[in-house]
Amino acid sequence: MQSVFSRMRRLAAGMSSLTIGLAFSAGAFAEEVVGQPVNGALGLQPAASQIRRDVISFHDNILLPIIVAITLLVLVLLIVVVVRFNKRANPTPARFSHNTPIEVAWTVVPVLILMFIAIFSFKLLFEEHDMPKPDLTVKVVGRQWNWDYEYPDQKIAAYTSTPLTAEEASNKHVPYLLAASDPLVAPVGKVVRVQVTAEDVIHSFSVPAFGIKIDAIPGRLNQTWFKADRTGVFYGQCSQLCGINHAYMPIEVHVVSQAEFDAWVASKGPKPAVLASAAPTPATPAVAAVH
Ligand SMILES: [Cu+2]
Repeated sequence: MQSVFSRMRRLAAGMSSLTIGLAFSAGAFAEEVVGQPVNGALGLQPAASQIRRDVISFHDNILLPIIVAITLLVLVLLIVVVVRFNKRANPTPARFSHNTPIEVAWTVVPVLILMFIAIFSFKLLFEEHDMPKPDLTVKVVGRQWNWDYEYPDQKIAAYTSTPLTAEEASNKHVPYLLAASDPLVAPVGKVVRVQVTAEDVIHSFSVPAFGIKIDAIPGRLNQTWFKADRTGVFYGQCSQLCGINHAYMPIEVHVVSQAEFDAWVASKGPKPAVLASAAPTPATPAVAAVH
C-alpha cells in the first residue's frame, strides 16, 4: 500500500512538473505577462498575490494529480473491459449483477478522495476569508454594463469605468474587452478591502491574478480583499452572466507604488462638492418614477 501510494505520488509529481514544463515552453512569453490571459498558455494565469499562488498550488499539486490518476484508472478499466470481455474473448458472459465488496469500495474510496480534497480546499477558503487589517477600502458597484469604483477613506466619489472600444484598445496596444477607462488603482503590498455590490442584477467582480472572485448582488454588500505583491496592470471581467453586454464589462486594476497612489488620490479627489450635492434630491423622484 505504502509503495503504491509513494509510486502514485511520484507519478503525480512527474505529471505536475510536466504540466509546468509545458506551460513554460508554450508560453515563455506568458511568463513575462502577468495580469491577463495569453495565447497558447497552459494552466492558470500567473499570480500577483500569495492567495493566487496558493490557488495555483491547490490546482497543480492536489487537484490535477487526482484528476489525472482517476482518468488513467478509468481508461485502463475501459481497455481491460474491451479486451477481455468482448464477445469473441468471452463468449459466455457471467450472470451475476452485484458484488458487495466492489460496491463498498467504489463508495468509500471517492468519499476518502473528496475528504482529502476538502482538507486543502477549506484551508484555502479560510485563507481567502480571513482578511488582514485593511489599509484601504474600495467600494465596487456593478451595473449593466460597467463598474463604479469609490474610495470612501480617500473621499474619492464613485467614478465609472467603461470598456475601451476596439479602436481605442488597438491604438493604446492594450487588450480589447479587458482594458477599461478609469481603472481601479491600488498601492502595492497593501491590504485592499473590496466591498462589492450591484445596482440591477447579479454581477461578479473577478481578478484572476489576485485570486479573487466575488458576486455583486443588489441589496447586499459582499467583501473580499487582495494584497498585490507587484506593480502592474491586472485585468479581470464580470464573471456572472448578467445580460446582453456581459462580455463588455471588463475590470482593469493598476497596482502602483504608494507615492504614485498618493499622487493619484491627490489628482482624483477629494471633491466634497460632488459628494454633498450628489444624492438627496434625485433619489425620491427616481423611486417614484419606477412605481
Ligand atoms: Cu456583469
